[in-house]
Amino acid sequence: MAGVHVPLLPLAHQYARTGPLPEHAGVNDPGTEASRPILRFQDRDLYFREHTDRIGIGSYAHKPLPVDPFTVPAYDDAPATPMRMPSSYPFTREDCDPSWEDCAWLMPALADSEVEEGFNGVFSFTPDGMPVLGEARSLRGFWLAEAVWVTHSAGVAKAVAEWMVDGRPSTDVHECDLTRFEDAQRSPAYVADRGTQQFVEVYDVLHPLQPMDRPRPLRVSPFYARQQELGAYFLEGGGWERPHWYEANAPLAEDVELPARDAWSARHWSPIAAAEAKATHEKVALYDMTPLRRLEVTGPGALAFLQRMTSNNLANKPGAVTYTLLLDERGGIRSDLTVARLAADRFQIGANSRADEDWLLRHAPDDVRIRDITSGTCCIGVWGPLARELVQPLTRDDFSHQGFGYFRARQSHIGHVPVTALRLSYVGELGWELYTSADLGLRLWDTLWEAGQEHGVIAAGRSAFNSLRLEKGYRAWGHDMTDEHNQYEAGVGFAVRLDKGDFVGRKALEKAGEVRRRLTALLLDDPAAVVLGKEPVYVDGAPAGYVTSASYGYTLGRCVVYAWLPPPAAGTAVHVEYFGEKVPATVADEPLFDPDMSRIRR
Ligand code: THG
Repeated sequence: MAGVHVPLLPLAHQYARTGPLPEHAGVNDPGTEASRPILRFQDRDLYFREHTDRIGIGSYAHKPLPVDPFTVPAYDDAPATPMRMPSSYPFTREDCDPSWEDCAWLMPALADSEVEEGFNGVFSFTPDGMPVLGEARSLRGFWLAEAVWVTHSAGVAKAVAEWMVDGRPSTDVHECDLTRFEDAQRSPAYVADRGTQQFVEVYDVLHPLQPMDRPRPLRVSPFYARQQELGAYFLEGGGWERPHWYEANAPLAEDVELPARDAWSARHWSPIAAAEAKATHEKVALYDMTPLRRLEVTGPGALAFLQRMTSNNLANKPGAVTYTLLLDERGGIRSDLTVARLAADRFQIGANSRADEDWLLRHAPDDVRIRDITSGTCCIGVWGPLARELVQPLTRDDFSHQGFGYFRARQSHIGHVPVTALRLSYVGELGWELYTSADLGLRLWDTLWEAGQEHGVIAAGRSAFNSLRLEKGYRAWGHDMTDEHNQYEAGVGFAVRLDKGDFVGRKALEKAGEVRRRLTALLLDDPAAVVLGKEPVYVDGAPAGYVTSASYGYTLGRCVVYAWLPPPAAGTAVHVEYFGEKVPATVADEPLFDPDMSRIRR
């Protein structure tokens, strides 16, 4: 209708209604449709609601019934089945029959009743099951609030109304943002595959790391063949195949002593991750950082534009890398970025979500060009105390601490491969992110791998990566902080220079008052205890916040947990709830690992 593409799949879903139930007579006045809450039978993919003295039954237990959106009739052509609605399709009784026993088991009164009428109602499934909200950038003033379900309804209405009126919702809705899908996640085939699977899984309890099972593999880095040879255990994110650990490292895990895990937290996990973390601290490891989003910002107006859009001071000579924040007008953290100034008017940005590019494009003047270069390029993180020994012989440039300082960038060569090297590390060890074009990626990997043999180089995965970054206290945007939080609360105030001149969000920060909650580091007291993320946290026995990220800290020998809590003092005892148990934890001082940065600045 408007030329705005919305990635969603219509699927029919059955809704049936019984006749009048003698057992339900008089429960509701004749004029009252429903007085009791909707009931969910999660294990059997069913829900129930009242229609005065009848019961309505909704089912996701039947096979997926996708609908070609181009066959949905116009309103006037829609048959009356039973109501005139283009989204109402004829009832297919055979899809409902198998659930009848389950209905009667839950509500015995239903056993003697019958389905009097029903329809297959068409509604929308997105590839990840969340709604699609926001203003189309290609058609300003055109707002979307699609694939909105009963469970989202009032919240979505509030968020979108605030967004339209105030420019921003008061709650973080980045998981619903219409810009969130990658190009590879917008094809009709992907939308159909994933939408269908969302229908199948809609009432399922999913493990936080459970990957999609198809279409896979979709996006792979140039190192994919090597990762397979090393026995990578792949999980999926943003369409990317991402190694979580490598079975080739199993021998290193033989002498690693770790407490046993419960079955749930042991899923998609291996003690090999501990060995990979250890090797990163003791030797050197290669991390595939290809999925890290990269934007290139160029043009005569690039510096002035990025100065206006972000919180830190970027007016440094080419070669500087700066950690900085994208704030909104209220001072909320839209993203955290690394900005490498590669030339006077050329910047490479390490970003988070697709919304970062969208936000920058919405604000960019004509003399600035912004391009997502992620897909055409790749990145290897070479990290560990032996990283310099590995890399230096491969280049004629000076990679010493004096010649190539911390948070510096340079164009160089590693063997035959031209690279952009950034000296920084999300895992808290000495080393570099090495970027090159996708065609040269495999050559880069092989060059580093071969040269690394004498140093005991390993490939390491995201499981170790996440553990190391939490021990180091590096925040992950979208998990640990969002636009609901400001820099003071999130503990990233060092990335804000209020004295650098005006920038988006500055006025709000000047007025930001007392900090009522803080992103807080916790250590679980019991070395064998593990939580996974999003669990509630209790202070003095009352719920006070929730877990944003968690991972076993293999160096510390405790599970590291970050949580939003009212500002507590270090040493405060709290509890994290895990499967109904209150797990004791203690507020810790940050950073938990290498506070004097001696491992990374050398
Ligand atoms: N690499 C690159 N870009 C990125 C990330 C990355 N952009 C997105 C995300 N990750 C940004 N997050 C961080 C978090 C911490 C650091 C870097 C990126 C970091 N911080 C140091 C510290 O806090 O001590 C240094 C900060 C400073 O000196 O200003 O290294 O992984 N390319």
